[in-house]
Amino acid sequence: MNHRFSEPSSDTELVTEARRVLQNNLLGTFTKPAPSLYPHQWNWDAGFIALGWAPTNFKQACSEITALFRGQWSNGMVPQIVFSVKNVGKYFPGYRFWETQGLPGKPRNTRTSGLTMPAVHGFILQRLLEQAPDTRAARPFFRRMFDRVMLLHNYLYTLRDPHKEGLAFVCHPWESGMDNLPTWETVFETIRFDPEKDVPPYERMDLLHVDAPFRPRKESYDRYIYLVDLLRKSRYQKPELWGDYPFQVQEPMFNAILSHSNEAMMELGTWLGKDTGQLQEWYDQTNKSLNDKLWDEQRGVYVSYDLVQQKQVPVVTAGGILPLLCGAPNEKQAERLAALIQSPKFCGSPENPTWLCASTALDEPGFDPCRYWRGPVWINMNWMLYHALLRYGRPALAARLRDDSLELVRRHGFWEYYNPWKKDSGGYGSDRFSWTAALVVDWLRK
Ligand code: 2M8
Repeated sequence: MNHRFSEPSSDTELVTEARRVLQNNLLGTFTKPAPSLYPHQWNWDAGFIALGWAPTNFKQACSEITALFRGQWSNGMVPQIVFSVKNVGKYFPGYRFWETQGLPGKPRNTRTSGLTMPAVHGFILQRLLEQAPDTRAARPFFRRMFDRVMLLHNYLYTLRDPHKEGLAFVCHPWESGMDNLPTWETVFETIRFDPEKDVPPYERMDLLHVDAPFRPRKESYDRYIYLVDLLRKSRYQKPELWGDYPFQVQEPMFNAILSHSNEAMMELGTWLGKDTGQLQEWYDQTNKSLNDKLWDEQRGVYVSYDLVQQKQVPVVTAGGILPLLCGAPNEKQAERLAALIQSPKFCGSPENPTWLCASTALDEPGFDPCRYWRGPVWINMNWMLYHALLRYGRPALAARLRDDSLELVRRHGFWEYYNPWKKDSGGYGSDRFSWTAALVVDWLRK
């Protein structure tokens, strides 16, 4: 699957190549994540992709966000996928499978899935504002989006936070963005269902584009589809649905992103002359609960909490380090997190070293270096970890994450994910992947 593209030697060439990837994936108002594997608009992808457009085409950067929020439901939910009407690429589950058409609260003129994704939009908007060529002209855009993002956060803190703890739960692995983490397997072990009887018939499309060992296994897909079926049968999001719904997990990265977006929105709100009291409350409560509920003192990392089983899920992932992004850890916790990234759990050994940062710790039983989210390095994770480490005054470690990312792209091209082992280094999933290209642009912008 790997090819070495004609090795761009300088940063300028790398950026030119990255811009070409974005340009080729552009579908009018938005940019698809990948040429054929993902032919529609994805939620958090849109945020990272906007950063790739911002330095040279600010209008397109704003268009990415506007197009995504056209799919926002009246309860505030911003969907995981906004389906493209024009481009009928082969993707499963397609629009019809979700059965969201005609649902009250779903905007009539858009086609969306029924799940959401990590709320990156607040901090993406803040980064866009920093790059706006004319902040006065862009003000109406930011004003509009501020209100939309407030609605989204309100949705997460009401319908997804049953105990009012400041921690939103994901109701499907796809909502976390890290669909195939071993964490979800541990949760699924507690869910009883019969794959023969309880999973509707379906046909995967991802395997037309990517070899099976690099994508989720059939058992995982059966579980994804089982949950979608439960959700669509309940017509989504009805508050009473959650009572006996089996998958409700408070995941650290999902909540760290939300929290970081709260603080970014406070800055944006102040600039816009808005009241930011609610954002401050959410921010404080989420950071407190991240520490009270998701910190695993024994492992020195944040872990998920299964709301149904009422217990932590002790699986070590890169997402468990990400609360550094929102300032939740104290200095002692930060020291342990920084030590964890540099330990054999993520770095391997001097004889068998890795590129930082594996998505799942190398010694987890579910670790797999090439299967997506089970171990590979992802450029969006590294980009967030980079900013998180800078925040905590670790510039050398942050630079290592950035340099490893750029080196992987230089050697292999703009892949969706990369094998963390240096000895087997290579790119997997989809080539010419948009957020990989966009974040290279963001890292290398002057
Ligand atoms: C992957 O997820 C989609 C489902 O949402 C899929 O596998 O079909 C994930 O990596 C997700 O984080 C990402 O947003 C999406 C599009 O890049 O692909």
